[in-house]
Amino acid sequence: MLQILLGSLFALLSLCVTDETIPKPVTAATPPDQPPEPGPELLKFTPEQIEAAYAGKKMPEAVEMYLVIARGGQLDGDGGWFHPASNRFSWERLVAKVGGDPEQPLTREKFAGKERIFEQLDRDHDGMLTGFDLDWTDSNPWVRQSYMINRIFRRIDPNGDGLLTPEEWEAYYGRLSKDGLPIRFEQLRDALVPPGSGFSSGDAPTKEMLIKGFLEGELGSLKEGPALDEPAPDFIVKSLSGTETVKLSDKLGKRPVVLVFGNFTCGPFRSMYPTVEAVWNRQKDHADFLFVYVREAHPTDGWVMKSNEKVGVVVAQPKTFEERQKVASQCAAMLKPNIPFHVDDVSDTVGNAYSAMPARLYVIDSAGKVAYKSGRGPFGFKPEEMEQALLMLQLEEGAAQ
Ligand SMILES: [Ca+2]
Ligand SMILES: [Ca+2]
Repeated sequence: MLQILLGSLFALLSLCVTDETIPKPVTAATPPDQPPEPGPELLKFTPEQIEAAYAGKKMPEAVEMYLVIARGGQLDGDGGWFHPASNRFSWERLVAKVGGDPEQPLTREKFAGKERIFEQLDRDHDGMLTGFDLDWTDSNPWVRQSYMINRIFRRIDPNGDGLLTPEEWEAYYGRLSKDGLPIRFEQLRDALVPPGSGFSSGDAPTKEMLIKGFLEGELGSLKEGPALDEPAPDFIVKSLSGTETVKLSDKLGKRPVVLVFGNFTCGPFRSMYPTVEAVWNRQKDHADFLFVYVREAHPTDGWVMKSNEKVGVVVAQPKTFEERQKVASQCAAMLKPNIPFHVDDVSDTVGNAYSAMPARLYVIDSAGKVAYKSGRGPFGFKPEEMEQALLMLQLEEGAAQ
């Protein structure tokens, strides 16, 4: 009897201890009560537990990305939050405008717009428009080759400004052919596409770098930005000098507005920025362009890259607006933008509102709604896809001079 009594007392005491002094362990063995929010909370659970918690619910992009990182993925553009652009315009919509058949090419004669628009939409320059000309998805073979060429371009460009001069081109040839003899195919291949992972030596991230970069918004914003056809969130940003401000809503309503987001340490962004300038040159009479510099992707205190060091792009993540202005000035000195250049504040107000880190493109229509939203950079950053959307918007808004 006494034994039973003591036993019960002991059991009661252990219960008290368990309940009051030891916090409930948050381990992989304890699944979340509800789907964890994008952010540090995700780190408390296993990928399987997170997936189970989101079963039957829409998984936020940031959770999709975290799952890739947690499982050892390396941000190679496959999966996670890398989705195709959200685009109001499509081949089917373009054909429907002229009452054509989507199975048949659209000829110049049938096309209802100006020659300059036809020319830019005809991506493969065969004198006809087809679905292939407008397809920027990763399943398109030309788009895949384009990624490869960008990677090669960056290997040849010694100062990382996204422009290849004849001297730079020749110097690369000289480095390859040390003995002055003609180079063979496999020498060129091994120099441009080293066997192994897609990253250049010294560029691949560790899992810790990726998790830190994910939580700090360096890999991309944890927010998703406006959806297609939603009103573009208004914002006020300062110019590079900090002396002037621009309010987006003051620009809207007259003609389309193109928003360009980017940062200094993102190599693919730097290499594609001159293409953005080329688009601006062709379209500046038909749309307003606005550049906003956002959070650094590869600062020295984050996912640092050897390929940036090689071209002298070595900066820590700015902690104040003044520091951000300084890095933005270095970026502007290298890229020499003609597009009005602005700087987001250090809390990434605009960068989060548009899910703009590390680089992204938007086309806003004259009614202030999102007509095109590129995929997340760097993989979704496709200036010519943006230009085609802008041209098709011009066709529909009747502003096609
Ligand atoms: Ca064509
Ligand atoms: Ca160069």
